[in-house]
Amino acid sequence: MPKIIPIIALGFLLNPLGIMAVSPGQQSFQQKCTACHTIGKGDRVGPDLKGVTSRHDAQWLVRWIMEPDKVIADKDPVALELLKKYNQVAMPNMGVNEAEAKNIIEYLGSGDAGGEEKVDISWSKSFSFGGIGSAQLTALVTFLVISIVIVIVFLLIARSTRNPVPTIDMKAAYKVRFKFFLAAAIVVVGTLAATLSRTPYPKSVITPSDQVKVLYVAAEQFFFRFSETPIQSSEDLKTVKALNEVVIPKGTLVEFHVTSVDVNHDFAIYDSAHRIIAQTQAMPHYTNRLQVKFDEAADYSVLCLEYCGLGHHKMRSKFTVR
Ligand code: HEC
Ligand SMILES: [Cu+2]
Repeated sequence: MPKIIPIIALGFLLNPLGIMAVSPGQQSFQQKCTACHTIGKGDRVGPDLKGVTSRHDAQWLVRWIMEPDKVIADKDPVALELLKKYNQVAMPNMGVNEAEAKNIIEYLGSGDAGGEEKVDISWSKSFSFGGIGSAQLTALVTFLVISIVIVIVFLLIARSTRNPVPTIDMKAAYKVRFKFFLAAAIVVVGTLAATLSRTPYPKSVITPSDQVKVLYVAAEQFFFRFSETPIQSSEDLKTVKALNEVVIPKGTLVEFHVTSVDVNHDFAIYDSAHRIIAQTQAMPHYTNRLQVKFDEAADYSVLCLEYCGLGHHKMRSKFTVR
C-alpha cells in the first residue's frame, strides 16, 4: 500500500497544529521572555521566574511586564533593588499589552510553568521521551488523532473503490462533469470580474511635469536615516549627513531610495489617519525605489513592517509635508 506514505507525511505536516494547544501566556513567554528568563533553571540575564507570582503582587507584575522602563524611571523601590541585584542590566520594554501581561502571569503562576522540562520545547527535548511535558504531550496526541482519522478515511475509501461498479453510463457522467466545470468556471470568472477593479493598486499619480525629489533612506536596527546623498553601507554613515527633520513641500513627487545597512527591514509610510499609503522592503546591498506623490499637507509616519530584532516595535520615524 504505497499510497499510505504521503498520508503519513501529511500527518507530520499537520503535527505543528498541536502546538496551538499551548496557552497564549506560554506562547508569549516563549517568544518574548526566554532570551533572558528561565523558569526553574536558574538565572540568565534576568532572574529565574520560578515562584515569581508569590514574590510580587499581581498589580506590580502587570505593570512591570508592560513597562519596566517606566517602573524604574518612577524609582519604584522593588524595581531599583532588582536592578541593583542584576548588575544594572535593565529589562527592556517589550511592548506587551495588558491582556498579554495577564496571560503571561497566569502562565507563570500555573502548574505548567512549575516544572523544569515543561517550559523548554526545544526540538531535542520534545523528541526525548524522558522529559516529555504537557505541550509535547498535547502535540503528540493531536498528531496521533489526526493521523488515525486520515488512515481510517483512507482505508474506507480504499475498501469502497475495490470493486468499481461496472455499469456506469459514461456519457451521463461526462455530462455531470461538464456541468460542474461550467458552474465552477462561472463562479471563478464572475468573482474575478466583480472584484478585479477593486484591487488596491495605486493609480499612477505621476505626470511628466512632476519634479522628482530623491530622498535616500537607510534602515538600521532600529531606526531610519534620511539623507539627500546616497547611503549604501554602514561605511557611508560616517560621512553622510543625515537629516534631522524631513520636510517635503506639498505636491512633490518623492522617490525614496531605500536600503538597509544591517538586516532586512521594511519601509512603510502611513498617513495622518494611520492608513498605509506605500511600502517597500529595506534590504542590505540593494536599493528599492518607491515613488510617492504627497498632495496632502500632514504628518506622515514611517514604520518597519519586517520583524528585525528585539527593538523592532520601536522602529519608527516621521516626516512632514507642508
Ligand atoms: C533583555 C532581557 C530581558 C527580557 C527579554 C525580559 N526580561 Fe524580565 N528581567 C530582566 C532583568 C535584567 C530583570 C531584573 C530587573 C532589572 O534589572 O531590570 C528582570 C526582571 C523580571 C521580573 C522580576 C523578577 C523577580 O525575581 O522579581 C519579572 C517578573 C520579569 N522580568 C518578567 C519578564 C517577562 C514576563 C518577560 C517577557 C515579556 C521578560 N521579563 C523579558 C531581563 C529581561
Ligand atoms: Cu523591524
